[in-house]
Parts: sequence; C-alpha cells; structure tokens
Amino acid sequence: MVAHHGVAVLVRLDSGVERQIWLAPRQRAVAGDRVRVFAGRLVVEPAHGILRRRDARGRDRTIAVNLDWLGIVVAPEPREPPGYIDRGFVIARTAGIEVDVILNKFDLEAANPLADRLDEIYGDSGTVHRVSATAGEGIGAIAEALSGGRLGALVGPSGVGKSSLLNALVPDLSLAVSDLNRKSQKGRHTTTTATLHAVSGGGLLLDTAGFKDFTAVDVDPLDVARFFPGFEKVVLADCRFRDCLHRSEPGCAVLAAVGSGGIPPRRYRAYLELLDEIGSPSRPSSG
Ligand SMILES: Nc1nc2c(ncn2[C@@H]2O[C@H](COP(=O)(O)OP(=O)(O)OP(=O)(O)O)[C@@H](O)[C@H]2O)c(=O)[nH]1
Ligand SMILES: [Mg+2]
Ligand SMILES: [Zn+2]
Repeated sequence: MVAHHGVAVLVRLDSGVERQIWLAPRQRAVAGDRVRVFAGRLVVEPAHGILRRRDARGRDRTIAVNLDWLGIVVAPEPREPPGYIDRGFVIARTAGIEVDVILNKFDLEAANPLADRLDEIYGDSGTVHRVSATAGEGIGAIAEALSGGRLGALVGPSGVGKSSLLNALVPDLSLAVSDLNRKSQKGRHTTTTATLHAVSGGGLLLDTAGFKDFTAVDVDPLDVARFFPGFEKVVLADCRFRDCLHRSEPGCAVLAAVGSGGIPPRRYRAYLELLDEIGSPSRPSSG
C-alpha cells in the first residue's frame, strides 16, 4: 500500500499500476502494508517490522509496517530532541528493523563537528550517512541500503529534509517541501501522510510526517538493555545474569565497560534515563 487517503488507500499492483481502493468500515491499513485486492475490496496481509510510537497525546500510532530498514534523519538545523536517535534505535531494533543514521544538510558548516560526534556515538550501531539533499551528495548510499527490494522509511523531526531526500532520490518526484520557520528555526510539518516510493536499485522508501516525540510502544526494559546503541562493544552475554538491566547487578559487563572507559559516562546516563522512562510507562510524555 502506497498512501492513505482517509476513507480510501492507494495501492500499487504487481503490474506497477496504482489504484484507489475504498476501505471497508473500520478496516485499517498503513503505508507499507502488503495487500491483495479481491472483488474491489482490500485484504491486508499480516505484517512484520512494525514501527510504532506514542504521540504527545498518549495515542499509539503506527508509522509504517513491513520495514526492513529505518533511516533516522537528523540535521544541524533543526536539531532533534535529546534521546531521539537512541529511542529510534531501541524501538526499531526491538521490532527487528535495521537502523542507520542520516545526517542531512551536510553542506552546512555546522554539520562537520556534528558528523564526528554522531560517528563516535553511533558508528558501531549503524552507518552514519553524511548527505545533502539539496547538493545531491551522498544520497546514493540510501538507495544502496535498500537494494534487493528492501522496504525502508525515513523518520525524523519536521524540517530535517526527509521529503527533500526523497525528491533527490526519485526522478520526477516533487513532494512538498517548506523552509524552516524563520523565528524558531523549526520545521512546518509539511508532510502529513506517509507515502511510498520506488528508488533505484529496487528498494522502496517511505517518506513520513515529521514528529518530535519518539516515545516507545511495545518496548520493555530488557529491550532497552539489549538494544541501546553503543552497547554492542560489550558482549552482553558476559553479564552474569541473562536479564541484566545493567543498573547495579553483580558481574555486569556494561558497568565494567563504564568503569574501564569503554562506554562513556554520558552514554551510560542516557541509557539509565531511557530505562527509567520505559520502566514507568504511565508517566505522561512531555511531548
Ligand atoms: N541546506 C540544506 N537545506 C536542506 C537540505 N535538505 C533539505 N533542506 C531544506 O530544509 C527544509 C525542510 O525540508 P523538508 O524536506 O520539507 O523537510 P521534512 O523533513 O520533509 O519536513 P516535514 O515534512 O515537515 O517532516 C527546506 O527548506 C529544504 O530546502 C540540505 O541538504 N541542505
Ligand atoms: Mg516532509
Ligand atoms: Zn549487565
């Protein structure tokens, strides 16, 4: 399924032709769903790689399904909220989705030091792509990450350039793009609905509406302990307890790595913050 239009959805048939199909009452479908069309009706097949988040109002939202890959897009301007990338990694990995970080607007001067910092933090967890949608630099690597018919999505705060990247990747595509708000330097929530596009090399890539609250759904503390980015250096099997949360357990390999400088204290503090938040899901999100 390619796009959602409220009471109807746009479906791409095997022939490549796109067709609008009415949804049955209470029927649900999201971009990325594999569907069959039978007598003018939609049959939605079971999905894997389900990416969800909780929005500022506490509602659970499905961003996309059947994802093999997630590109978390950030930029020197506007900067993402603290912990955004960490949450993205944990949420996606828990759902079995591979993650890369995409630093867009690499043409801006502030991008260089930011790229080095991102590499330092996330270099062991995924690729940190340095790209510029407007200069057309580095974007081929995004298509490559999807080669072999993989399905991916770009997510990130409003204004980092997700739609601009798709426009650069897909010939003849002209998704709406807007300048940042001059006062706040934030995005304007230009994209309001996810859309799916074929990129060169055979992959499929979703543009999504920007959001700042990447709050986890279906993630428990043990998922955070397993999937927090940067803990790959530590062999988690080395923790004495299989369900170690790396707080104060004896024989914890993560604590040992923090002690010996293998994991920076800042990263460990970020981990504890996310762990506390996941452990108390009733706390209202600050948005
Ligand atoms: N300098 C620079 N500006 C860029 C680049 N890519 C995008 N922009 C600008 O960033 C602004 C926002 O781009 P969009 O593509 O609309 O951002 P988005 O992430 O799709 O935003 P939402 O749809 O609101 O989530 C526009 O003014 C773009 O021209 C880039 O590589 N370099
Ligand atoms: Mg957009
Ligand atoms: Zn441990």
